[in-house]
Parts: sequence; structure tokens; C-alpha cells
Amino acid sequence: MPGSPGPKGQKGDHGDNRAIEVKLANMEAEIRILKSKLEITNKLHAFSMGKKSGKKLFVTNHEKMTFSKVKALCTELQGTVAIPRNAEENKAIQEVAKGTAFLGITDEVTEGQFMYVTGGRLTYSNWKKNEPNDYGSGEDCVTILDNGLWNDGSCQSLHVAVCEFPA
Ligand SMILES: [Ca+2]
Ligand SMILES: [Ca+2]
Repeated sequence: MPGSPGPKGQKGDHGDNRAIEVKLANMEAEIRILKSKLEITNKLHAFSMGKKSGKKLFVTNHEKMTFSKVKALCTELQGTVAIPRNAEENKAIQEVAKGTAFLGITDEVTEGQFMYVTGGRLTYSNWKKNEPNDYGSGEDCVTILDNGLWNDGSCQSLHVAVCEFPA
């Protein structure tokens, strides 16, 4: 995953073309080295996370926070809040979270109509019996419980942050 672009550098001194060409060649060589190092780092990271080819990666820092904080954190990492699209992904998130975690699903826009934070209506769900119940008319976020079942809960509650990254 590429980082955000760095700040603009200061204007350099004027030099003759020869000096500039040498500088440019050196920079190109450095970029090549950095690229290959980054590639190895990415591979090593994916390997250490048990990343399987063609599967999404679900990652947690085991911290509990509000839904908006989880969303901001995942966005900062260029991922999204974990969204299980099938039973297999639901299980994967359950195993990563090891406790109640927020999912990237809310009914904040229209009460009772749960949507993905990335857009679109639910295509898979795993609600606990008698959920979602919008208890106290204040439950617009969705959590996955340690048994893998879902409950709608308060977005202000503190739950484990799990982000997902594309396959
Ligand atoms: Ca609700
Ligand atoms: Ca509920």
C-alpha cells in the first residue's frame, strides 16, 4: 500500500545540466532500491499476518474504541472497517477480534436499513436471535460478538477495532 505523498521539497540551487543529470541518475537508482525494499517489506508483512492469496486481510490492534474512531483509523491505513461478506469472512473476523468488534455496517442513514460503510445494502448477515432491535432507539452500529453472531449496538460504545484490506 503506498503512503500519502510527502511535503514539497525546497527549491534547489541552479546547476549546470551535467550536475542535474548526475543527481537525477542517483535519484532514479535510489528509487529503484527503495521500491525493491518496499516490495520485500510488503511481502514480509503479508506473510507475518498469515495473508492468503485471494483472501481479504483482517487486522486488529486489539484496542477498544468508538465506531467513528475505528472508521478513522482504518481509513488512515487505507483500509475499511471489517465487513464480512460471507460465513468464511465472518469466522475470520471473529477469530481476529477475540471479543466484540465493530463491523463496517450501520443504519445511521435510514433506521432499520443496514448499509455497508462502503455503500450498498447487506448481502450477508448473521444476526443474533431478536437482533437487530435498536434497543432504546440508540443502536445504529453493528458489532460481531465473540460467538460470531451480530448485534446492533451504540456507535459510542467501545469495541475492538478490526480493519480489512483488499484480497
Ligand atoms: Ca438503528
Ligand atoms: Ca441490539
